[in-house]
Amino acid sequence: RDGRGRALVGRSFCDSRGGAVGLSMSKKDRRYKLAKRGQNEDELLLTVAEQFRRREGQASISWYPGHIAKAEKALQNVLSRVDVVVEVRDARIPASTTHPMVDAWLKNRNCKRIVALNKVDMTPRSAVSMWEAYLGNTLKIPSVLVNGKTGGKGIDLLKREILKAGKEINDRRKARGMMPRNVRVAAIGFPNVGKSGILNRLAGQAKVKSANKAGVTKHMQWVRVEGFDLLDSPGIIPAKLVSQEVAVHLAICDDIGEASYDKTLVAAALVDEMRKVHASMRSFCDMNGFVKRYGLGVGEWSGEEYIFRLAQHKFFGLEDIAGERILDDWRKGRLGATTLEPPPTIPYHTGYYRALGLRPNCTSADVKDAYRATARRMHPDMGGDVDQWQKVLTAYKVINTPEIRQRYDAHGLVWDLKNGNYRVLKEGEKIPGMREVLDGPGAGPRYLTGSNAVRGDAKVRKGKIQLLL
Ligand SMILES: Nc1nc2c(ncn2[C@@H]2O[C@H](COP(=O)(O)OP(=O)(O)OP(=O)(O)O)[C@@H](O)[C@H]2O)c(=O)[nH]1
Ligand SMILES: [Mg+2]
Repeated sequence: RDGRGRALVGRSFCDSRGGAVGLSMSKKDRRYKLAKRGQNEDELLLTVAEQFRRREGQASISWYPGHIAKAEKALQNVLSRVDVVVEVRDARIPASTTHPMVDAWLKNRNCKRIVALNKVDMTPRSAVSMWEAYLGNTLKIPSVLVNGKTGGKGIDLLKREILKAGKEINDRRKARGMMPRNVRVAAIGFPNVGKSGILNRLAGQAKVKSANKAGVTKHMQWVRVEGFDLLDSPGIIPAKLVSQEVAVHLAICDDIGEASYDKTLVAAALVDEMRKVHASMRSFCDMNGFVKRYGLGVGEWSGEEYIFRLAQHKFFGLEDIAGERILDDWRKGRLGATTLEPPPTIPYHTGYYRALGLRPNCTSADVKDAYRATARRMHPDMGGDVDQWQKVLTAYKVINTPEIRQRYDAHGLVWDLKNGNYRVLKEGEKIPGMREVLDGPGAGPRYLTGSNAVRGDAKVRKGKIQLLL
């Protein structure tokens, strides 16, 4: 506040006289506030865009608590004594919660690695199944889909895998005349992904502290229960290699400390990200969630503009409250199931055959017949949907061209980093790995473009959010 008590920061939380306004503001007060500002909606939108731009300029996510560097070192030492590593990832952002050093840490170690895709209750089934297939078929890493909150099938499966590993170890020990021992299991992963929750589920009781905040577990902690020695570890994030997109995704999912970012900007980024994913992978997120929850759809608006409109529609013109509410609702799954990141490949994809009603072992004559039959049903001239027909055309092109079909059969589809959609691998092209997905040309801050979009400018600006480590 300045010397006369007027608010200088956080203006949108204050009325024109500097007094705090709450959600109890009546409609009349709201009209009064708008009139007092003396602006119509379009002018207001530009003012808000200006505010966003200023905040973007100042925003940089910086979160790397001291205990993480220490934990990383301690973890590397302890991993040599562990039999099973459960690498917990957030199923809403499985790429961003992949620690790039885990491969190196586990190399030449005699321990079993299982990826637990956690929080599957908040993600669409098809998206996590694609990740499961990618991990299992392309990377050859077994994975389980887990709900660390309520337990269930995933936890049982995880338990079975762990016990199997334990039995193998004890059989080997027995053969060497040694006494059997408990299987040692470590849960590792990014902060707040649900490591402690999963350990508690495995233990069958709340043995370690688990709460909805990044950085709850600060020290290694062994827990001994019947049949297992469980190690709970603090969340780790890499000290290098984190792209800006990763930082924002972690902020969206509440996987880094809340004080390190501007919630309204992150909420705007979330809306933009959802729109981006929805455009290419419809099943990955449900844009109707916004209409159902707030009575206002996102449509073609950028994240910033949507927050502005939503604030006008429901939150008395208070963009910060609208942003906070969007983030909060999304994190609790009230805006529908979402996965923000597609896997780099879909191996053994047979969707193009299915689009033409074919089987993967069909002949080229079958393909032509099926195409003609599909055209009679689905061509736009026969009343078919244009988008659906486009898919049929793509499928036909792929299956009817022997070289492309061969690549499709061998590798399935790969995620095109540049255009944000799946396609068949090109001649001589390499399959993208997780690194390319995280740091590649398609990654990066494409979302903080709202203020440009508000002004009808299609130029994509460089985002300003950085993870300073
Ligand atoms: N909806 C949902 N929430 C989950 C799930 N698993 C864990 N959570 C919640 O996620 C939050 C974080 O869980 P923790 O187990 O503390 O996470 P952590 O990885 O140990 O976190 P740090 O110790 O801070 O690194 C808690 O509020 C859990 O209730 C899940 O499968 N679904
Ligand atoms: Mg924990």
